Amino acid sequence: MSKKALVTGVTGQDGAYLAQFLLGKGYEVFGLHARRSTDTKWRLRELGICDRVRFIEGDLADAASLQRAVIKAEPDEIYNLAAQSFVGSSWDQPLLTGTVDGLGVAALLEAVRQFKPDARFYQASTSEMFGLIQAAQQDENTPFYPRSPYGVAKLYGHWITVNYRESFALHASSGILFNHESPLRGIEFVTRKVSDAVARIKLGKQKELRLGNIDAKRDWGFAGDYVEAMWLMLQQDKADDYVVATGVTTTVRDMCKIAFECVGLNYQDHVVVDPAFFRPAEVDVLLGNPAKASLVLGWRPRTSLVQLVEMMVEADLHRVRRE
Ligand code: NAP
Ligand code: F7E
Repeated sequence: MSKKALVTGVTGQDGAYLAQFLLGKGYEVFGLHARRSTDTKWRLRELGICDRVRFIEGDLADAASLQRAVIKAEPDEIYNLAAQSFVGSSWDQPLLTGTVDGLGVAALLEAVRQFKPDARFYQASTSEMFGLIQAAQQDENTPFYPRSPYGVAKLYGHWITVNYRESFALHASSGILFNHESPLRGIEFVTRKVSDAVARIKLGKQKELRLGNIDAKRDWGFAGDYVEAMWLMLQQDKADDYVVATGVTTTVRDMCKIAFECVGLNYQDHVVVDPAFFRPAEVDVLLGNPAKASLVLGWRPRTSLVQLVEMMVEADLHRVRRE
């Protein structure tokens, strides 16, 4: 019999790649789908897997819906990817972010504990928990210092996962993933904002690109590589926490340079720094150490930043031409 997985946030970037990955491994994939007035399944359609996912309506802010989803899917594995994931919005909607990204994790773990305690659980934790970094390169032992309501909420989600593992012997793992991007990245995140603008500027549909702090540094990888690490964590005998990163950090400025060079342009001719995009508190630099994931999981990133940016610019050129 095929294994069953329940993926929350299945319509998001990671949810779509993870669903594709699990279907490829023969899983029956249930996707928790929050009711929206607009179409949110475009990523699943782009990957050609929309009609292979079994949707269950539910919301991380509605504990009863999570219980129903766990009872209905009877999953062997649960991947909690659902979140208000945009750091910038978390200052505008701090309570929603706390409810979904923090308490929502506790609600889902409770549903697991009560109705499917033998299911293996993955929590989507984040490098944003390191925030004001306490070590030059961050690993599983680096102290946390979140810098946004998003980071604070995710820290609760992380610790409640650790706590349920230790309190109730749940097989609950937390992946501390550094930034990962793809052609399916939401347009509000900086890499996709840049790749979309590069395509529009190249095709004469836009002139300038307004950005915030282009001196910020991030450890960027490809989402398609990172979902495999999530799965590998749940295949281990023992649940644990892992940093997933490339071990390379790059400024937003240099990422722009790479993206504009993909189409033969100079970013300095188009990028305008606009204080409107600065954040109330910034995470200046992130650089992960994925040694534990490499040693224990045998996981390695396969895609360089240049390859990733080229892939994103290519996809956006294609989209803009089709418009
Ligand atoms: P994403 O593209 O923003 O996807 C988030 C998903 O969560 C969407 O499917 C969204 O559905 C769903 N969602 C939002 N609020 C919900 C709610 N109240 N109830 C149920 N579903 C809800 O994010 P992503 O980049 O795929 O990231 C996946 C997870 O990893 C998130 O938890 C994120 O915080 C975390 N993470 C991401 C990164 C990264 O660099 N991408 C790094 C570390 C951790 P709608 O589209 O319908 O709103
Ligand atoms: O910002 C700077 C911005 O919004 C990256 C989420 O997936 O990764 C993501 O969070 C950097 C920041 O991602 C603009 O200030 C400059 O320093 O692409 P981002 P993020 O905030 O790092 C982590 C790991 C997650 O967990 C989150 O869910 O780029 N930046 N100018 C800008 N950022 C945006 N969005 N827009 C700009 O115009």
